[in-house]
Amino acid sequence: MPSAASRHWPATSFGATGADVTEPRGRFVTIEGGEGAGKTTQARLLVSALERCGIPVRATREPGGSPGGEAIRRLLLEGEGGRWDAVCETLLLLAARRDHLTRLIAPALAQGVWVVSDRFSDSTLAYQGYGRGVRLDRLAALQRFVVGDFTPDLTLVLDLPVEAGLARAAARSAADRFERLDRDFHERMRQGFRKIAADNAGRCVLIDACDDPQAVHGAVVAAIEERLGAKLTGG
Ligand code: Z5A
Repeated sequence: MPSAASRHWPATSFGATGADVTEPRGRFVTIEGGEGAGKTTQARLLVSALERCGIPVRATREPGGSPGGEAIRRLLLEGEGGRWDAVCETLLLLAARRDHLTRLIAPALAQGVWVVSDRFSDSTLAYQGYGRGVRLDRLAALQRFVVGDFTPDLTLVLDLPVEAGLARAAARSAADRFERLDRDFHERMRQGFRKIAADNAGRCVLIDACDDPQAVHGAVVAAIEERLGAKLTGG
């Protein structure tokens, strides 16, 4: 496996306008999973570990990240469960992603900065596709229009039984518009994430998120070292 510094990067284009990232290029790591899986906790621990090793890194999230993305996030997360139908919700998420990608992610990667994102495209497939029933082929076409051939270098899929995840999320704060959706929805979504990880084994690592945060962080670090060749442990 080549090191982060030595790997040679092809140009990556972003669909609609053909904007691109060319080398030198940082690594793009996404953290995915259902409610309460511990994505935010693990993103924070990973960013700290990268910083301790002197790797420049930017932490971000979806929906959100850029100012435009954050404005759309407020539209998506506030209000009644039925505020948006699944197609409106998908289009809002993709508009937010396009803004996030072109204004924050791509410029950072082009400067050699790593980007760690709490959610990205796989959440759309899991929530809007497997969860809310938007046709997967239509979602794939829309994603291609918005992000072109851009994909994360590594996706960490945190896996946890639905009840455990919802209990963690409930203990932390009042339910948002998504957390109020029914249990079957969350189970379809969990199985969707597991299928995405299996179908994209070269990009994704499925991580058991039931353990305590430091143990899960150990599995995250192991995945970064094995898949991206960065050395985060052992001095
Ligand atoms: N969404 C979508 O539908 N489609 C899309 O394409 C995208 C997003 C990009 C974003 O909400 C919502 O947008 C999301 C999907 C939808 N739905 N919801 N809800 P968000 O950003 O506000 O929330 P989230 O991404 O879903 O985060 P979360 O599930 O609420 O939490 P988390 O980041 O996975 O977990 P956490 O905040 O790190 O931890 C939750 C609690 O558990 C907290 O008290 C921790 O201290 C505790 N915790 C964390 N790890 C552990 C372990 N290992 N053991 C015990 N306790 C732990």
